[in-house]
Amino acid sequence: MSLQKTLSIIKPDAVARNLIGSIDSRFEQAGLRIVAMRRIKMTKEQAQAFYEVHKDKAFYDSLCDYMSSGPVVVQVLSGENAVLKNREIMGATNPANAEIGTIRRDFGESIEHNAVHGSDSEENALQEISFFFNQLDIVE
Ligand code: IDP
Ligand code: MG
Repeated sequence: MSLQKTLSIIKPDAVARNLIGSIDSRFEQAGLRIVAMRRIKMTKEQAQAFYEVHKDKAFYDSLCDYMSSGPVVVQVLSGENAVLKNREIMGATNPANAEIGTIRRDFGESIEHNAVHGSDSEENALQEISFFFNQLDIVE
């Protein structure tokens, strides 16, 4: 077990449906602590930079249009094994395949509009956190 931080994004579909509190309560109930958070609207260029790892995928352009289509909440979650724990709470990428009780199963609309983003490794978490936050923004 190790204390980790991970990047979470509440995506435009979930913010539009007023689900910020419902989603954040899932994190808190699971023992994750929100140690930084900000509501922003990304430009398409910012979304493209954030999702650069997917630039060769067929869904990249649509994903970047969607992620810059409305406000999102970017946040840093802290806790024991936060990276994997967050991925478990989120559920599978496609809400239709996500386990019952996960955020994506309960709140996701489609494989693209799937309510939340979460870093998939500790290394990527550090990189993704620094994309949106500096050290002074993170208060443990
Ligand atoms: P993840 O968010 O579960 O880590 P990734 O494969 O990293 O999934 O994909 C990033 C995001 O791209 C997904 O959360 C989803 O919004 C979108 N996405 C992934 N696969 C597809 C697809 O096949 N069609 C449309 N959008 C997709
Ligand atoms: Mg991913």
